[in-house]
Parts: sequence; structure tokens; C-alpha cells
Amino acid sequence: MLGALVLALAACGGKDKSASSVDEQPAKAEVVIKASNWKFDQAEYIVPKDTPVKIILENTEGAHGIKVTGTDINLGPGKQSTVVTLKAGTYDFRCSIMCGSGHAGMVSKLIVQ
Ligand SMILES: [Cu+2]
Repeated sequence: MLGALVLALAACGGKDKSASSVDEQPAKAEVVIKASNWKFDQAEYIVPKDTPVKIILENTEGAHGIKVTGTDINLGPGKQSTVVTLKAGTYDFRCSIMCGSGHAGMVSKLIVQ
């Protein structure tokens, strides 16, 4: 009885090839934003406009988040990536988690062009 149940679960759980549970469109480009105490690794990140771009947050030190003004991008330890399509422009972003003494200085820009 138990064995059959395990088998059934294994059958369902295998290979989720772009499963429907994922609410994201396939990305055509990606950018990795690395956050540490207390900065982002670049002063600006450039991504293509009108293109699905995967935005990936990588915390290399400490716990930080990203909230990008004027977009739906809101990443943090619970959600490390998202796919967005943006119009051309410059979007400011900052750390969204109160991470310590350098928090206020954790600002950068997403340049969409
Ligand atoms: Cu912070």
C-alpha cells in the first residue's frame, strides 16, 4: 500500500518541464544582481527592453532584497528570481530588507534599453 503511494508520487513529481505551476514566461535574457554587506556588485545593470528578462538576486553575504521602483520586481530570500518584460527606461532600486548599518546605501539602477 505504502509502496504504491510512493510510486505514484514519484511519477507525478518527476521532471517538471516548464510545468504549469510556474507563472513565469520563458526568459530570453538574464541578469544576476549580487548583494553583499552593504552594496550591490554593480552601480547599474543593463537589460534589453521589451524582452522577457530573468532577474536573479544572489545574496553573497548577508540577507538582502530588491525592490525596483515602478515595476513588479520584489525579490528577497523567499523569492530569488522573477521574469519581467520592461519598457525602456532607468529604474532605481534599493535593498528592501533592513539589513544593518549600510542598508540605506544599498541602491543601484536597472537600465532597460
Ligand atoms: Cu538592506
